[in-house]
Amino acid sequence: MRTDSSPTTIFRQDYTPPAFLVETVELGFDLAPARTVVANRITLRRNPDAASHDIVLYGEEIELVQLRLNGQTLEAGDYQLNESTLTIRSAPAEAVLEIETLCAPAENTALSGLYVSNGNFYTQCEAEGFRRITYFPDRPDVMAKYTVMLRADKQQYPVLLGNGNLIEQGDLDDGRHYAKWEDPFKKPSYLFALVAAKLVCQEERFKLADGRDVLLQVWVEEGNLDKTDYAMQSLKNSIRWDEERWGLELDLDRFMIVAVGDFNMGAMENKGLNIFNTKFVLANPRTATDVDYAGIEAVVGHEYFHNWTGNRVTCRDWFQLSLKEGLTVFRDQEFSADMIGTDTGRAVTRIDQVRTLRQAQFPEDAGPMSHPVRPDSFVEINNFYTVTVYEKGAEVVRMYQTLLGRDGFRKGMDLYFERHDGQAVTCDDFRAAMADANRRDLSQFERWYSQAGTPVVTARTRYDAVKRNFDIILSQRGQAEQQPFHIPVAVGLLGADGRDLPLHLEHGKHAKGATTVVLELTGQEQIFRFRNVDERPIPSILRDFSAPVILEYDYTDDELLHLFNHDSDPVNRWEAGQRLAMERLLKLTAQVAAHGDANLKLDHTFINAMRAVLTDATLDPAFRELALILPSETIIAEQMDVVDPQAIHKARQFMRRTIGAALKQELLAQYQANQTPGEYSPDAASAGKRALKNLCLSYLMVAPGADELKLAQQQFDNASNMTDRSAALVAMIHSGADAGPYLKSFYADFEHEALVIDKWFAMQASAPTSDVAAVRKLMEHPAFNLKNPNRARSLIFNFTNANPARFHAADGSAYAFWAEFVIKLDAINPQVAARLARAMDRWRRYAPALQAKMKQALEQVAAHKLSNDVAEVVTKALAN
Ligand code: B3K
Ligand code: ZN
Repeated sequence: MRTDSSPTTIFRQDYTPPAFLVETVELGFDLAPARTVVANRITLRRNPDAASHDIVLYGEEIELVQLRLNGQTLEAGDYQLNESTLTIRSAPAEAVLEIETLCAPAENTALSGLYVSNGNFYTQCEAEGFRRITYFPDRPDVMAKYTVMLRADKQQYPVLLGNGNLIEQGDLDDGRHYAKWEDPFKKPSYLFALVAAKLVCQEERFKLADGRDVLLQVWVEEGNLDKTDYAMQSLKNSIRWDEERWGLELDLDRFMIVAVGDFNMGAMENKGLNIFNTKFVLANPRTATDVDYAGIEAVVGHEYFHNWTGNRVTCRDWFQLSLKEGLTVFRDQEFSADMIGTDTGRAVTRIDQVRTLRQAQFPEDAGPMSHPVRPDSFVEINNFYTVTVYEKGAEVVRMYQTLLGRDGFRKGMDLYFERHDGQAVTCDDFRAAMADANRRDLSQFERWYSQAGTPVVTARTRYDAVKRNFDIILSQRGQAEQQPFHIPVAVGLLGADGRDLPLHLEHGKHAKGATTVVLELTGQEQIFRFRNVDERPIPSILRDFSAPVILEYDYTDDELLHLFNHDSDPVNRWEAGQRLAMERLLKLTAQVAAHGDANLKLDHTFINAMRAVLTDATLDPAFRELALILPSETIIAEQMDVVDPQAIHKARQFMRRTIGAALKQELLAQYQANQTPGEYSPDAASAGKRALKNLCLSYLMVAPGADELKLAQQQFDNASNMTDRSAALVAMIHSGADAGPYLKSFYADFEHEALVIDKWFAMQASAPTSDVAAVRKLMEHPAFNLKNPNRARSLIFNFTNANPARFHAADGSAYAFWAEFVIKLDAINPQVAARLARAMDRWRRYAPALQAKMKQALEQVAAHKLSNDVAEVVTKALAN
């Protein structure tokens, strides 16, 4: 794990095919926490496409006990062994290797490879964890068939799970038992998984479209069976949806989800044996919020959809990661939208996606870790499971659909599977399938994969009343030296009455009567002319956020208000509100920075616009909630050359306070109107009501009087579900009111629900009232545990990433805290530490005094002996 020499950079251009291909893998595990014996028998064949005759196996943190080649034991001189590879030079064209190794799962706090969580065994092999289990050509373009024999103590580990199908099980001597699993499909090693544990399951038989009967299981620790229904329901919905929307069927007789409390990320798509963070499995109304339920649906879907986009067709090398991740995120986004089933519901999910991009992806793309969707190099691949690869990657996939239409996109998908099922391929292969299936030239589209950064699209317009022409002039700029992107820009035109005008695009095809057209911007600058335009329209540009770009257009306030009131495209309607708010937030922030927060003003026009949306009962509550949320402090910061976190916070709080006071009656009325009495249901309509209601409460609680406090307290006391209970508590904590007794009773009620205690830490860490001293104090709480990633994230990450005004305290004390915990975490779990390290990404954008302190903290970390993971992040942050 530790690196002495400076870390090596791996380049996409250096890809060479593997010298040997693996046909079969037979693994035997004798599982014990301190000392697990792994016997591995691999049959290899020389790859005719490769020049080298050397077998290169990777291994990490494992002890080699025995090595045999074609039946002969190899002596030390017959192979080269170093810290990370085992090489057999000039190996015979056909080779059977038998490798015996030892590992110590109980000591594996990195949670990569085979590890122990709460006394049970689990694995995590993506990206390069399999090499921590056995020596292997651990790269995704080596696909093989696996048979696995698991042996363990029967009482302690009654459940033994592997990929594929269970073909044999029975008892052994000494209280041990065994299970043999066979995966009928070839797979890369990163999809290997095993579980040996004391678990219980909810199971069901399910009929596939072709009539086959399959077994579905959700495995959890005892005591959690009351929280598996939603994951099971989501799994069934996912299977059905993949059949209906894409014609893709489950290819196994059995599909398992296993929940584990110690996990580095959300979940993992191991073939037939998905392993999940408990956060994305366990839910009941008492413990989980609406957001948690939506997360479960999305992640269960995501991992299930990987079975085709990732597993059946996988990545040739890790630079192609977005091939599976961007595509699978796109698929889970579409799944979630289809599950809601209404147009506004779909738009609400789209707005959420845009918010994520602006909150996390745009900053990443503008910072030191900026990389193309298909990166060109990396030091540690685990650092590239990023919002760029995932979410921007999904935007790139979405753009194909926008350019080719739904049917065209489906044709492309069909061709992709027809050509590449069972293969390890590249992003170019995907693009070729899209192009060929639609006879389109998508060569320029390649730049979305190769050029980093967020392109800026600038629009200008001109109207010729005599000729009745309306021109939209679009230009684009990327980073220096970049070539123009192929950008779909969806556009509509609004008349003075707020209705969409019929469109007649000169030189372009679109359906008759269309009110939205997709303009294809491929050059540096292009003019798009609309004919027969009777009045000067207000353009609605980048509808449905048709491309991951920053759009610049000089809207007047009146135009924005018009769009905010009328745009038929809900995403742009929301966007107009965000622009109105952002203009004001930036002005207020500048004022606060110059003169403090006395004498600030917010205009009635804006307040009235907010009022209109809040009270418009024809609008979906979920949409109204989004329209009323002001841009986050992080998003505001991204608009500023020099970020002043305190000023941003004060300006935004002023705006929230002012809205809360001005709209008090309306907020109260909506609070009452959007109650969801009766049995809790996580469906989108109910969740939308709760979201709006709780947003009203949060506005009322910015500067609460006795009545508002009572409202929050009553909601807390009477809540029938976690959404309402936690929203009330958050409102109390964030208002600065004494929430002590409520925090106490919440803790007492949920002491044994780890996921709820995570919330308890998170809501305190992100409260503007919590400074670094408060966070340090929480760390002393007996329930805090740095080794558990969920817990570490709940407290530390929520402070560093979701509490900017406190994290950027002028004395730099929170930066020192950050450095301390990056270093501490790195010794435990480099992947989690590297995520925390990213909190300093944007350090160069702060005022010089803060910058100096951030740099000092970064240098302090850099001076340590670090994992590759953290070293890469801090080195890039400090580089010019
Ligand atoms: N493929 C996994 C992520 C693995 C992360 C490794 N550091 C989960 C997912 O995207 O579905
Ligand atoms: Zn994924």
